Amino acid sequence: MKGQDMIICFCLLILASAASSQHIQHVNCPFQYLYHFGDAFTDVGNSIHVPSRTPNPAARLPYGRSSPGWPTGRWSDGLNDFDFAATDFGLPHLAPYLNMNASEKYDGVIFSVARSLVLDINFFKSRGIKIPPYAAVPLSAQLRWFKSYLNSNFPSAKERATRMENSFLFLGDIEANDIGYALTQGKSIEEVQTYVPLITRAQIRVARELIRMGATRLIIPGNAPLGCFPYILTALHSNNSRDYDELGCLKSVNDLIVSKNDYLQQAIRDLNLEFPNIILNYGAIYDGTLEVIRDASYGPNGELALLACCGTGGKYNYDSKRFCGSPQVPVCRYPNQYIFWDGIHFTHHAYSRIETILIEPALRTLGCTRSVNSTTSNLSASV
Ligand SMILES: *[C@@H]1O[C@H](CO)[C@@H](O)[C@H](O)[C@H]1NC(C)=O
Ligand SMILES: *[C@@H]1O[C@H](CO)[C@@H](O)[C@H](O)[C@H]1NC(C)=O
Ligand SMILES: *[C@@H]1O[C@H](CO)[C@@H](O)[C@H](O)[C@H]1NC(C)=O
Ligand SMILES: CC(=O)N[C@H]1CO[C@H](CO)[C@@H](O)[C@@H]1O
Repeated sequence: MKGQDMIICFCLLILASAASSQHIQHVNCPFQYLYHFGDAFTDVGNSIHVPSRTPNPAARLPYGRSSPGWPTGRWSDGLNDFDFAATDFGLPHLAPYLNMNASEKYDGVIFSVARSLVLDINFFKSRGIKIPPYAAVPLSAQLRWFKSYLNSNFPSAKERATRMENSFLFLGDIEANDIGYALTQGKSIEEVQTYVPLITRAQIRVARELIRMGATRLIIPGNAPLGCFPYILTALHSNNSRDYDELGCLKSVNDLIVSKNDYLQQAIRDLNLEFPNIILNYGAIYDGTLEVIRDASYGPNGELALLACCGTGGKYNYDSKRFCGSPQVPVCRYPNQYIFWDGIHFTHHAYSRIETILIEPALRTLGCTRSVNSTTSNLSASV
């Protein structure tokens, strides 16, 4: 091993142990169960159980390579976004809805499926936008799964109400695919802008229905800065340097996401007026992700910030026809130096960083307390 490699390994080891110690502390929250609707960022193994004639990349190595060392159906080299969040809430034992073990007790059930959308597939079909042949379970279908799960596990209305009251529900990130499929298939920013009210209304409809079913805590995290993602940067490549911001992200796409997130936040405020006794929050996944990308861009491996670790070709190490996991597609040596795993999803390391930024403030808002052995510290005082 060369001296430089050793230094890199050593630094990564320190980073890894710092990250894990943040996730070990014992946390007590005023809820006991987690439910998540979303896409690949939070899919803990559903997409590989959706029947499909096309092979699913996440079912094979190099997915899962860094942790636990074999594929788990997560679309990263290890864990993903919600694994870290759940651990931070002290509720780490999650099950993918499509692969639950009846003899196990879970802290949470995940309905998220990679490649899923908010809007129904016909919306895209009628506009000539193709949806991938596998996975893609729209939000409305994920909600039906949830109802079926509740009804079969909690036969009485009282049991269901108690369960809802003791749960924390997450609705998204999921809309990235509604926008991403359209943009990568040549739809203009102006056209996709017209989808925003429809996407937002559909999300709010689901949120309202969950609240009417008894949900008391609900978060709608909004959307990450898609204009920084290798698959978008590749598909919408421009020769005009003024189309890019100082990090190298596409301004027009990030402006679209910011205005979409603003629209969502207003809709969340309106829903809060309708249900003033519910904890209903927006989650700043946009800011958290941008912070991680910015830190990486100005760090020692800045040139890797917008590159896929697993991939090949082009300026961003991404080619949709030679996707991660295809024959002869290389994987980077140190995934922890990268933010993007396969050009569409994050690395284990990046998910951990983003989640820490998002969850720390949420823990306080939600009234969670952190205990260090026998002493319980007041989070708002200690963090
Ligand atoms: C289900 O869980 C039980 C108890 O943990 C375990 O013994 C069994 O092997 C599991 N079944 C499957 C299919 O994973
Ligand atoms: C950018 O420049 C290259 C090389 O000059 C050219 O082949 C390509 O078509 C240009 N792309 C756009 C979007 O203008
Ligand atoms: C924690 O501390 C804050 C500020 O000192 C206080 O307002 C709050 O009531 C405390 N919460 C608990 C659970 O002790
Ligand atoms: C004094 C004491 O109980 N220390 C324990 C605190 O918690 C850590 C992690 O669970 C243990 O390793 C210590 O032994």
